This record gives sequence, structure tokens and C-alpha cells, in this order.
Amino acid sequence: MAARIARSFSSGARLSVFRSFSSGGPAIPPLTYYSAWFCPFAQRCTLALEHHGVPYEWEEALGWTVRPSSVGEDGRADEAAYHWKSPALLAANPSGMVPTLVEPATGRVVKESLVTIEYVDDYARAHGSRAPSLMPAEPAERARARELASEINAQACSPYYSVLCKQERDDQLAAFDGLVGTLRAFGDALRDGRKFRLGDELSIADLALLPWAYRFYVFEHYRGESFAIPRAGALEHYHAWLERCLQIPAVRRTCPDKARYLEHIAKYATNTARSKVANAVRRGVQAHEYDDEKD
Ligand SMILES: N[C@@H](CCC(=O)N[C@@H](CS)C(=O)NCC(=O)O)C(=O)O
Repeated sequence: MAARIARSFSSGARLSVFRSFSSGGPAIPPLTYYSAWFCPFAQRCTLALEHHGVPYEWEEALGWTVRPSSVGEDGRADEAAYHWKSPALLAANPSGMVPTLVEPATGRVVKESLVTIEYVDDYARAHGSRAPSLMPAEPAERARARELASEINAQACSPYYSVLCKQERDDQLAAFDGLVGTLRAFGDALRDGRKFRLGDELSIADLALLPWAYRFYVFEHYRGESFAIPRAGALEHYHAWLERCLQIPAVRRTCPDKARYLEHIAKYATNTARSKVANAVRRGVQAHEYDDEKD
């Protein structure tokens, strides 16, 4: 079993990862990486870093503090969990979101998880990575891959937060049904025997979904058996894809411990988390529609 990167760090802790996945490969300059062990968005970036063996210095840049919530905010919680954010993260990215990458040599900042995948891919390849690219080579296929990743984000990742943060069963079920429909379409695309969403290599389309696919187990625990991802039809292909991805050592290293994560996500399941995505869902929009001012 590969060592885990996404351990439960204490806030502000730093970890240097200088292992090169493509051992014997070129020396790639390390990146500063503001991350959080529990964050599936950040896991997208970690997956790209690990795929290419880009060295990085990880700072655990988010934590949680529990304090009284404003009275009557959702009619349930007297106390809520708010993010602590590291000063270095806020200096690099004032919206205080992880993942955030900084190039130490230039001070340039890269943020937004899907963008970080493409950036890490370009950065690694510019420095001679021998790992396969996470993006297709042909321009129209690259455009389609971006579009697909963004659709997966809106239609499979965002509903995850609605299933958890919504407290009415009908709302939870509606979000879950939409999510399963998206996974079915994902599985359908794998029917031709391809290993990954775009073909026989891992790509941005897989990395967009993988951190949430790994986390869907939390639904059964917090919402019951009817929230298990079904296995029939095209979904068999989706489950086989997930198993295949989890066989890859560079993927396994990025996955947080399931028991610790289950404990962490209780804040969302009880609607006491006050993160931007949770606030967006409480405001009645999708998680990806969070607004830096309102949420
Ligand atoms: N659109 C962002 C979302 C990232 C995100 O929501 N990250 C969470 C941690 S899982 C975060 O930084 N939360 C801080 C906050 O809510 O203020 C991305 O794709 O990178």
C-alpha cells in the first residue's frame, strides 16, 4: 500500500514532497502548494502533481474553528464550523481557496482546481516529464476535455454538497438522482472498453471526478442505503473505472483515510460547515456557483 500524502495534518503544517514519480527523470523545480488534506478540489491538483512527479512543498492551509453561528441562520445549528486560513494562502490568493499553487522562482500564482491540472501538466512537460499528458494533443479534443471536466464538476461534484448539506430528504434524493445520471453517462462512455474517460490514458476528465467518486461512500453512512451508488447497467463500467484508477499508486497516495474523512464531512451532513460551497448550497444555488462576496 502506497504511503498517503493526504494525512490529517495540523493547520499550518508543511510537508515537502520531493519524490520523483518518474524516477531517474528530469529535475523539475518544486512548487509551493497550499492545500488541505480533506479537500477533493485540492486532490485534483495533488493527482496531477503525483502523476508527473512534480516536487512540491505542501502547506496545510485550511483548518476549522467552531464558534456560535448567527441566530436563526438555518434554524438548526447553534454552533457552526468556520474555516481558519493560513496567512500565506491569503497573501497568495485573497479569496483563500485551495488548491493554490505558487511558482517560487517567479511568485506567479495558479488557482482553481481544473486550471491547476492543466497548469501542472504544462509545467511538468515543459520541464521534461516523461509521464503521459493529462490533456489530449489535438486542439478540438483539448477544448472538449475542458468542457467535459466542467460538466462533470457541475453535474457530479456539485450535487455531492447538496446531498450532504440539504436537510430535506426530497432535496437530497433529487440531487442524488442527478448525480447518478451523470455517473451513468460517464459509465456509458466506457462501454467501448476504453480504460479511462477519454481513452487508454488518465486525463483531466478522470481527475475531475475521481476525488468525489472516492468519497461517495459517505452518502450511505449519513443518508442511508438508498444513497449507495447503484451497480446495474452502465454503472458497472463506472465502478470498474473507479477500481482501475485506485490501482494506480500515484492515485492511491492522494486518497485520505476513509474513517478520518467520514468524521470530517459530518460538518456538511449536519449543515454546520460554513465554507463557500456549503454557504452556496444553503443560499439555494449549486456548489460551483458560490460567490466570493455572498458566500
Ligand atoms: N472552485 C474552486 C473550489 C475550491 C474549494 O471550494 N476549496 C475549498 C476546500 S475543499 C476551500 O478552499 N474552501 C475555503 C472556503 O470555503 O472559504 C476550485 O475548483 O479550486
